[in-house]
Amino acid sequence: MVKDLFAHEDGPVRVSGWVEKVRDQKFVQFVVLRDETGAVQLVNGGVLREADPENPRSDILVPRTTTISELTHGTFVTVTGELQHNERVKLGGVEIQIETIEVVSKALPDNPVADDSGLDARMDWRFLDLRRPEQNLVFRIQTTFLHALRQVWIDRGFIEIHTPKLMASASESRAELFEVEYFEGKAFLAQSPQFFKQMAQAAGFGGIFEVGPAFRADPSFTSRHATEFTSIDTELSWVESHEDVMQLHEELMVAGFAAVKERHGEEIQKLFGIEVEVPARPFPRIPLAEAKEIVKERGYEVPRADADMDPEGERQIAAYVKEKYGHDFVFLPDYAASIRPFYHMLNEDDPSLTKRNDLIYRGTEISTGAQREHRVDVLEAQATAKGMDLAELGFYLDFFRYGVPPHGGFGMGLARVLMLMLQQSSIREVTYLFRGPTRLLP
Ligand code: AMO
Repeated sequence: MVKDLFAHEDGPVRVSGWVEKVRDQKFVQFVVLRDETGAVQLVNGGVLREADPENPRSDILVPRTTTISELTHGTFVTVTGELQHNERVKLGGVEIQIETIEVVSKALPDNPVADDSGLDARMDWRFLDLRRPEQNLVFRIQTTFLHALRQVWIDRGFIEIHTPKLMASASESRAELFEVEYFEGKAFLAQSPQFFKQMAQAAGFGGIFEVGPAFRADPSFTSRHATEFTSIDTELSWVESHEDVMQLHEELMVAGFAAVKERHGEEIQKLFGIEVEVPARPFPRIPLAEAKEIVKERGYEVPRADADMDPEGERQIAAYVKEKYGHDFVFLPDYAASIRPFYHMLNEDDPSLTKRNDLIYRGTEISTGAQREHRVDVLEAQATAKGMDLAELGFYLDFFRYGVPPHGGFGMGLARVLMLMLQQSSIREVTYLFRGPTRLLP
């Protein structure tokens, strides 16, 4: 691999990769070759000679080859040659004097994406777009982040589950629900593993986690919404309140950010110009009502009829927290009962509030969590009050009829975390293949 060349002694080597650039000079040719680990300069300074087609005397050789001149951007080649360390070579201080060059897979000359291509063109040709080193890095970061989260879950003895994405009912709300034909009837695509992660509590699994797809028929074109996204979900038994959920959440975030910083910090600095910050614990917590007051004092009144925040409100409270505590994260616990799903538990001391906790990172909501209502009579009453169809929810309500521990958890959008961590303008930049109202390809 290219990354191994830098510490390799001078001598014969063999590398493969994509042609990034060809500089064709009169007596010397340079090729920049890239694989997924880096880029290296190849040189043909006359070792490779071929007959000059212009010259009738075919024994006169010219120190350049048409094979190299004709290499198109993106062509995949395998090269053998002599590795030489040379401080004057800007690209890592090494170069390879080409001995043989084999074209393994040719690229068409009309590269459909250029450096100045718009996001949509890049999405159309995502496999080419992903060849860019910063895009490659995004998915290495994603791997490291998820691995670190997994390590925390596994160390705590949590069980990984994979819940079905075809369901007989809505999992969050009737809005934003994809309906699909299902033999003689219909099914719905899971908006969240909510019901099934709670089922694991009734099943005696204790802590569980799932990283999987979630679907929302959301017609909006914002930078943070997709119709299919990867949801990071966890749920744990024996919680005393949503404070326990927030503590687990913090532990996971710190582990994920620390691992990313340690493994990729330098490269992120180089390619994105960003210093990854590992958040300090505890994250600030500002009850929602108080957060709205603070935002109002800053001159922004959330223009909503209900008690909820809006995106500008989230940005404002994040700006306040950054100024006051120097923190990029803030929990907004204690949502008003009027704006929560039926499965959240109410605050015993103030039933107008729920034991819900949203997490805001750099001004955008990245997760929703809560302690759940596990008392079936209360749950039924809350579902009825929200106009839910109890018959349709029968299978879910049954989970709570045979003994279930108090529990809570959260769900977090993976792409939102990456977008904000890397200060990207859209989740499209950090989603392998984005799905939106007008995008089903590739
Ligand atoms: P909620 O609906 O708030 O909560 O979703 C949780 C998190 O999922 C992400 N998210 C999205 N990401 C991209 N595109 C979308 N359309 C989209 N919708 C949601 C966000 C959001 O914060 N069952 C609860 C979670 C729980 O209580 O455990 C739920 O789904 O980052």
